[in-house]
Amino acid sequence: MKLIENWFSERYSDNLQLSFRVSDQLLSIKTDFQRIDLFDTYDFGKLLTIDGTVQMAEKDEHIYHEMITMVPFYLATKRPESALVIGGGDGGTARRLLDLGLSKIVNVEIDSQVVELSRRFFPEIASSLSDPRVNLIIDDGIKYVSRSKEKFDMVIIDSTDPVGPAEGLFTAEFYGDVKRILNDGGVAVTQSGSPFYQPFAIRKATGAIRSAFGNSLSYLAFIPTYPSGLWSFTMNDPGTGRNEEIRPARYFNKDILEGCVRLPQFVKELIA
Ligand code: AG3
Repeated sequence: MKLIENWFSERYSDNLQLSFRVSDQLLSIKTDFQRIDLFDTYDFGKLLTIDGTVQMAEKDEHIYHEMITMVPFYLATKRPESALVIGGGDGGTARRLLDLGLSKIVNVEIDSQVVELSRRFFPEIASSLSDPRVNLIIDDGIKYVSRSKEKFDMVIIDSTDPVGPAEGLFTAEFYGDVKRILNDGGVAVTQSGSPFYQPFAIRKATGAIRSAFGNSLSYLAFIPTYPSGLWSFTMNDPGTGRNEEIRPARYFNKDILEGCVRLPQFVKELIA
């Protein structure tokens, strides 16, 4: 029997899932690290999933990528010029960093297959990885950071959820190394999950960052394809920021920069 309708569902809990009606399955592979699927959807364009969780959809990837780059960029006390990206093999984070005018980006992705499929299916996003200002390295980010002698103004952890392969990216040891390779006044940021469905993610990120930096700052964005839509990011608190005109993007603007750090009470209590 030929199925008339196909759906991809990401499960949030035993009792809830978000389903996308898909017009086509473009790819389904098992790599050394994870399972990767790529769908064409009706409402969100091409959709990339890893181990059954949504990573990137054409229609709203800009929100995630603007927020993981622009908030720490503008909050840094000194204008960042260099960045290390851990994960981010799709190129979306590097692309926004290039837009912000950074002159040196090292992007360390563990799974070469993510890069290859992104080059094939998301050429506009992945082309950032071929830019001469970007040095793409296929390696384990945790090992890379522990060995690196080079220093950066920003470190961005664009990882999957803190279960499985990415777990080690949410630890105090890892952020100890991150701090060591940050220039003075530098910023480190990670995606830290859905406060509603994954309260452990923002807690873990906050604990790890606080233990290395003695402070932390969480902020929120609305990302419709991620669990609950309410998504968190956590960084070290760089203090006063700097005086620079804020260039609006598509989601990000000056009001968002001011407002995204204002947290609902339940999120404040999660990370207290
Ligand atoms: N990385 C973070 C995606 C986390 C989504 N989690 C989930 N759907 N359960 C995104 C990679 C984009 N560069």
